[in-house]
Amino acid sequence: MRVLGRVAWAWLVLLLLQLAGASHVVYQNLETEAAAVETVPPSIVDSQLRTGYHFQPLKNWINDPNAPMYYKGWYHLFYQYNPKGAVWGNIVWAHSVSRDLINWVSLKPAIEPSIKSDKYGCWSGSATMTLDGTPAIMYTGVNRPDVNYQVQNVAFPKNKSDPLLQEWDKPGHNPVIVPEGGINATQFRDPTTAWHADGHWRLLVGSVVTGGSRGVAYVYRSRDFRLWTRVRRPLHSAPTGMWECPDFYPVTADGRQHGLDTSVMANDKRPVKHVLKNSLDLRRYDYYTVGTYDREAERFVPDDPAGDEHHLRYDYGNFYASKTFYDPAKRRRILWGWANESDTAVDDVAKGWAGIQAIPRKVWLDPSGKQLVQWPIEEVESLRGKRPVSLKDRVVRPGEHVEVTGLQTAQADVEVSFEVPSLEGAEALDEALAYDAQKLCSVRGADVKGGVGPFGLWVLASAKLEERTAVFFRVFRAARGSNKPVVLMCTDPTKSSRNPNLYQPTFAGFVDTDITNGKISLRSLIDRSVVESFGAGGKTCILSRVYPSLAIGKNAHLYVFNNGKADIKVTQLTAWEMKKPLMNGA
Ligand code: DQQ
Repeated sequence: MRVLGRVAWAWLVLLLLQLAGASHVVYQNLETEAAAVETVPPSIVDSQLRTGYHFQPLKNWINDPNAPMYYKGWYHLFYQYNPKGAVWGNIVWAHSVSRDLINWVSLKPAIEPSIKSDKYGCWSGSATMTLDGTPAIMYTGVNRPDVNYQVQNVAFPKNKSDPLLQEWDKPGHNPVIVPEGGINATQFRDPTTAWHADGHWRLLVGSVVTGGSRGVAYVYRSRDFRLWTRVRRPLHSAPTGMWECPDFYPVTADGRQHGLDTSVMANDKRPVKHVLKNSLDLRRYDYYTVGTYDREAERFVPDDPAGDEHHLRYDYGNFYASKTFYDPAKRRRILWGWANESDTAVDDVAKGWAGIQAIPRKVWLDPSGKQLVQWPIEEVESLRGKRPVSLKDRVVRPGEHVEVTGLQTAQADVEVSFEVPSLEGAEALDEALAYDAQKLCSVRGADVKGGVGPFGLWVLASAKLEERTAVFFRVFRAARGSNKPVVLMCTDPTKSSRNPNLYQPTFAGFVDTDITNGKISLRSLIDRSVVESFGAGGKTCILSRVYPSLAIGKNAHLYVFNNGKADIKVTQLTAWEMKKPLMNGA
């Protein structure tokens, strides 16, 4: 009850702040500070590099989002957290709650090492709404320090009538799943949300076959969430190394965007596909395939047999260990993903914090059935300032850049619609790179002149453009045997900072869109040290962490640029400053 009071207070404070118009920070002495920056080495601990509207706790290390759920009017997010510092270790499940997925209040950790079967770590897991509406959490416990031996535990709320679910109980019969029958006990973790059919719950546990490199998702079945039996054959496997944080869920295949509860199955009247996502430990990216779930056989069959080669990613940038949940309040499926820092561990210790969660994204199946589409949840728009700035029907000539002025852009939401009058000048696609977007972008970055493109945005740019992060498209002529031009989307942060110790690779993905009508859109959410971009309405997404040394606070500029040989037109650009939400007490 006391905590509920605290939460109510926090909301009241937020309301008052908003009424007072003080919902984003104003830096009075920025000019003098900026002048100082010219003479001293860039400082990673600058508080103006800390994100504002992305989820993060007050301090310390965070990684995977765990067990997101909606319960009695509140959204819950648990996450891997080190209460003792800004590097990975001492992992507990931190817990925050929200009414709108934007303003967050932090509660005390929900799950901490306390029993034999989680004594050496409470690692990732998921929540399931059981049949009577009680949430159950399944999570990985590490029960032997020497070999990282992993088992799966269950926890239930102590008080079901508490909407904040502050206390969690671990029944005495834990662990409920142990690595038996030749399973690789040191690589056996991250149980999914369970789904229910024919009187049984099923869930997946990620692993890699003992002594091999085949990533695998084992299926476990239970009638009561207590006794779990492994199904003989795994749901799926592929030669891609350890599968961390699997996620498996239905999506509607009727071209609409509404989400489905995890237990919904396809039937004659309901066109449903399933999505299997795995976080590949070897590559540290989240890959998914779309396919069919055969419940009788307990097998997943990807539609595209080459899918296991993992062409499709949620995000082609810094985004890992993600997890979805079904939001019954708005009938949508929402994706959370962790974005690591790309500075050094020493920097993280100096900053006192590391890791953020990406803006939650609504996710649905594209009408083509071939891929997912993702879009920032609509609630993020409540942070947009009242006076957006816009450009309309502005032609940007080859080599030209146009500044978007009239607002601060260190924390902004920018939506642009481009029109490409002609595709005639598009470059030929080097066949050797036709399947490797990342490499293609690294050799043809934002400053390499092209035909149609590169064109897009320079964000977090300094006044003289020494620093800038480019988010852009580049169009190539159709590959042999096709009449569809190839669209590449890239984020190029190689000029984003003068700090020499950063990991700043270019990130890129192809965009499966038909640009023959000349139209393509881009949205970028900019938040000081993160740029999260959505190409072609969310078909290709790229999150990048950047740490400008000049382009901070009021010194951050925004431009549209065109480094191609053909004109491009900005039919519409709208940019909003972003307000600061309530963020776990920050
Ligand atoms: N992080 C957790 C594991 C998971 C990994 C440990 C993925 O459960 O496999 O913090 O980032």
